[in-house]
Formats: sequence, C-alpha cells, structure tokens
Amino acid sequence: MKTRTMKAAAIAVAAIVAGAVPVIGRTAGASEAAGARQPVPDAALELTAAPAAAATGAAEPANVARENARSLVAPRRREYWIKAVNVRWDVVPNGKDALHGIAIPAEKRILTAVVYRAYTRGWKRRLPNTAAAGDNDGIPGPVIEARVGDEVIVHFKNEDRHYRQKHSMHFHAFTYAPASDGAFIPQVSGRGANVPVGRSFTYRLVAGPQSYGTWPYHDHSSTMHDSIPRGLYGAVVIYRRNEALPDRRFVVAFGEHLGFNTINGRAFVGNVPTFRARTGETVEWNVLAVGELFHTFHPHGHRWISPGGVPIDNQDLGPGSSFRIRWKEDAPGNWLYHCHVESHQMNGMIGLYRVSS
Ligand SMILES: [Cu+2]
Repeated sequence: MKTRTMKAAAIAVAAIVAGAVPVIGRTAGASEAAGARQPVPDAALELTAAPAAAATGAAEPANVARENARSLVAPRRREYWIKAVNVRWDVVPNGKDALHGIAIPAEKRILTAVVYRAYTRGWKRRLPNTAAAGDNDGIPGPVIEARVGDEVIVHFKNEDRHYRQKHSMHFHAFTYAPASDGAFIPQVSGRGANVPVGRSFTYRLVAGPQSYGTWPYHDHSSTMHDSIPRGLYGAVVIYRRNEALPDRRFVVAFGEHLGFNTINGRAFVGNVPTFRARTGETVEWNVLAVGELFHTFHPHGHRWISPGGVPIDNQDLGPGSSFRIRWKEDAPGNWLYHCHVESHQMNGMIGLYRVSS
C-alpha cells in the first residue's frame, strides 16, 4: 500500500536547488489522497490514483517565504533530476461522464503512459508529491521553475521500459545552445535529441530577459508523436527577478489522451482537477496546450485584462501555446472552467473552480 497524491490543483516545484537542498517553490492546492495499489494488467506499473474530490489548497507560507527570500537575492543555479517513466494512467478515474450520465469502462480509459517525474540528486529517490515537493505523479510532469537570470540544469534519464522508445526534453522559452534543444533532426541534432532507454542527457538552460511567463516542455525526439499523447509533457514557469509569488498557483494543461479531450490528463468533471481558492487571494493560472487541437480557456464568473488592455474571459490556445494570468479573487462560489470548443467540453475538458469566502 502506498500513499498516492492527486494530481491536481496546484503545483509546486520539484527542484533541487544548488547544493542539493530540495527546495521549492510554492504550491497551493496539492493535497494527499490515500489510495491502494490497484490491480492492473501490467503489475510492474503503478496505477495513478484518482484526483481527490477536494483539493484543499494547503498553503505553505514558510516555504514560500524562504523561496521568495532566496529568489529575490540573486540569480542562482537550479538543478532538476528528471526521468521518463511508465505509469498506468486512468483518464477517467471515477469511471463516468457526469454531464451525460455515461459510464466509461476501464478498457477505454486506462493508458500505459510515459510521464516525466522528478527525483533527488542522481535520480536516487522520487520526490514526494506533496505541497512542499511538487506535483510529481503523472500528467503534466513536474513544473520546471525559474526566475529570470537563473541557470537551470536538467538531468534527464530515459526509463521508458514499456515502449522502449527514445525520448528527450525540449523546453520553450529558455535560452540555450543548440546542443540543449532536445529536438530531433536526422543527421543534425546531437545526443540530447534522442536519448535511448537507460541513457541520460543533461540540458543546460538559462532563463533570459524574455523567458518570463508560462511555457510547455515536452518530448521532441523522433517518437514525440507517440509519447505526447502518452503524457510526456509539462509546464515551465518562469517569474521575473523580483516578481511576487501568488497565493494560489494552478497549472492547466489541455491535451488529448485515448480520444478524450483532457485537462491535466483527466476527462470530465470529478476527474479534471478541482481548483480551490479564497476571496482576497491572488490566483495565478498557468495554461498551456499540447497535442493537435486548438482550445480556449474559459473560467466562469471571472475576467482579466489582456496585454492589449481589454477585458477578456475566453483565451484561445493553439498547440504549443501558453499564457499566465492572475486575478485578485473576489467571487465566492462554485464555478466551472472549461474549453469553449463545445465538442471538447462535452468530451471531457471541463472542471470545477471553488472559491470560498
Ligand atoms: Cu478544446
């Protein structure tokens, strides 16, 4: 029996910051859900637990303060130890499309996934998926976080023992030399673009002046068209040097798995993360899209100011697009957030946002 943590609400960062001190960013909303190891066709793989119905949003003010204090002092080097691993991933853990009252049988919703996971130095121990250590149990992968000016070193190891495909990590937004691009081009790209099973590669990145924002990272190897629908992607979150952290940080990753339109690898209300906040809090949404489709991000009861100065409540996203928005929460209640492409919404891309006063 193991404790599994839900993949939901917010994310903290599974960084191992210079000198092997596991530190981390900030999380709002991760909560732990006890779950039994469940029988699956391939017993070697772990079945990811269903998201807990209630993401409690347990904040960790001490960690936030420490992180803030360190980050604001000077640029620093952040190191991540990441593996691509296989998990059994249930896209619809509660087994139902609640809007239509339809049961989804296990054979249609369980996927042998390939996901990124963060480890301690030397890939020795998987970092726990707690508020302190980050969202680290599935889709999307752990947040890669930095501030402008930071150097980010990502040690990647391919442990895709199920499909035995080559993989890589390709990071949007960072500044780097071509050797750290992670994108496969026959006879041009280097070792980091197609890392064989059991091998590793270290990507060397810098968060430059134009790197702030939220971005995808993903497999860009020769197998990316297989592995992205199997879960090999995550979010890069880069803040300006002196940017204050929000009270709540949410990551919303639109994608497609097993024919469902998914948010964070899950489909339908009750499976897609339920995000939580309180009035008066600064709420940050980090939204990205991977895969083949265009989506829109539409949270009910809220709006924000676009870069052009115009209020907006529905933001378009193409494949590989991303954005970050914040608002000061002032609207208590139970709200929906969803993709406004109606067929996507009906096929899973819809979740709850609960605001308490
Ligand atoms: Cu959509």
